[in-house]
Amino acid sequence: MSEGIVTRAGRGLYTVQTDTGRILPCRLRGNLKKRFTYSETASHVRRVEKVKKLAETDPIAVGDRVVIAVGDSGIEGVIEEVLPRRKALVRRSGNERERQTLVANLELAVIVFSAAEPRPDLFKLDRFLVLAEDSELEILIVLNKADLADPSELTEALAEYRAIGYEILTTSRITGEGIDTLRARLKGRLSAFCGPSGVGKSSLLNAVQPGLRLKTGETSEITHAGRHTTVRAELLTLEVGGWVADTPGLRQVEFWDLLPEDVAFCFPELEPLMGHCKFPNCRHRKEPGCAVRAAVDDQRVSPRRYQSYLQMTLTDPTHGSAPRKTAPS
Ligand SMILES: Nc1nc2c(ncn2[C@@H]2O[C@H](COP(=O)(O)OP(=O)(O)OP(=O)(O)O)[C@@H](O)[C@H]2O)c(=O)[nH]1
Ligand SMILES: [Mg+2]
Ligand SMILES: [Zn+2]
Repeated sequence: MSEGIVTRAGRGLYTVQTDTGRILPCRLRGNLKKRFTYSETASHVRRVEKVKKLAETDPIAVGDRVVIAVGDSGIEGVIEEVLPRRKALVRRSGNERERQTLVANLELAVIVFSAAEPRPDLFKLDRFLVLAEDSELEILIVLNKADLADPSELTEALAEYRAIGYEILTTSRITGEGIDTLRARLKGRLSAFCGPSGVGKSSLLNAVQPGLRLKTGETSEITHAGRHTTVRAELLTLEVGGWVADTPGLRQVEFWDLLPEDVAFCFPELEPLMGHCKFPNCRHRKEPGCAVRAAVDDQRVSPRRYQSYLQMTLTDPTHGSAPRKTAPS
């Protein structure tokens, strides 16, 4: 038996790097999928009980620590046990109403957007931020392709997030701006690059560590939607120490089990206002005596971020991105 970390995960087939440095293809012990339970659900004190459901795209994600048995041949293994997860980046997968763990046991979420090609969609950035905040991860926002933007435009886009207290790094694969800082931030921990397709996640990782040779989209083929060049999450070892997961660009960021009343807690500028509204069950929409509305009115909270908050708390069940209170049966 040996312990290791999952570096690639497909349905049923995994790659595990053991603590002694061996890299082995592994399968999952037959009945493991059925009795799999998750231990990371109860981390939020503010929650009474999170919705639990078994439908999971894959019981194992990159970043999971596992115990494997190596077969007699020595060239493949069987995953016998998955060790309890600490934090994880979890979303609801697009068409399938399933829970999908993008990366397990990560500490830092690096949320990558590009200054241009594709233009930054700040509402989407906010959804990534909420996803990471909900998992109580450390967050670094990276604004890549700085070479394509007018510096004054950049400053404007960034000011809103800096004011909230987010750490933002501007980078460029072309000029090399920000790459050393990025490498230093990744050192010695497990992080994940996430963001829309085509923003340059794989390109940045290739710049952070020359020699990785991750596949990147061809410049001539860029469309504003991105091309989904990276198709599976992959966990990479960094020469400076640490691990980083490159993930495929997400078209949509859907929350798995975020309750509407918890969304404001995932906005750092709204969180301190919680408990200050006239009504304890205030949804911060049109209720009188709402501390959030008051903060928007006197410019302490950005109206655009407030719009983002409103969008994320829509409860129309036919709306794909609406957070659900109960799991579908
Ligand atoms: N001008 C400019 N282009 C960049 C920069 N970084 C990446 N690109 C280009 O952007 C395109 C997409 O880069 P990728 O690294 O494949 O993007 P990705 O985020 O990994 O995309 P997915 O794998 O689809 O999620 C490629 O053509 C890159 O050459 C940059 O800093 N400046
Ligand atoms: Mg990629
Ligand atoms: Zn309120």
